Amino acid sequence: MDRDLISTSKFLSLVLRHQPEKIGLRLDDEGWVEVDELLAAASRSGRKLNRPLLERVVRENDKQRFAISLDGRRIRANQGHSLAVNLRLQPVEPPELLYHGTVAKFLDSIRNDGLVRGTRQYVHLSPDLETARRVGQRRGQPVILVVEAGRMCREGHLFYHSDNGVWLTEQVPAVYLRWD
Ligand code: HQG
Repeated sequence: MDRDLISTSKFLSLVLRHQPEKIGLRLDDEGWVEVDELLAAASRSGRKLNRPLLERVVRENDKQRFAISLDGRRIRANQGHSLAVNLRLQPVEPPELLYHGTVAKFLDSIRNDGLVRGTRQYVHLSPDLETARRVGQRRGQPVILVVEAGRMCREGHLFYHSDNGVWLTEQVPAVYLRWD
């Protein structure tokens, strides 16, 4: 992604996941906002943004973080919210194993409490080792935890699969973690 795309993606993550009020926006309860409203609010806050750039970010974003509605009028983040939004995700059966990339300094606490969602709506899990490694790497030398997702699901935990391929669940109790 080029510099404009990365900067716009960070801006959209901030206003569509965490702090829409920063630029005077309000998301609906499913996290959507009118594209025209977003463009107007961005412009009022001094941000250079237009429809073609927005569409490029949605299309080319490395993790497909955002979606435009089918009628082209609204936009939202696919996942990663700290705001309480209802993404209307249906619970689905996960693969037997999922992965979580983290760093060593969190391990004692994770051993005690399992994986917790912190400020986000869900714990984020990756479908493969490589993705988990990239997630962990954001914070330093990555450590990969293996999550027994199939067993969790059979024992009553719900899993969701976001439109951009991230697995989500409310928490992962430590008994479902394998330490590799
Ligand atoms: C850790 C990025 C202590 C957890 C990525 C993580 C992902 C605990 C950090 C998405 C803990 C939370 C999410 C416990 C979990 N004690 N630490 N009990 N349980 N942690 O950023 O999974 O670029 O909220 O291991 O690619 O790192 O934003 O979650 O290190 O998909 O689209 O607490 O964010 O995507 O950090 O990343 P985060 P995450 P985007």
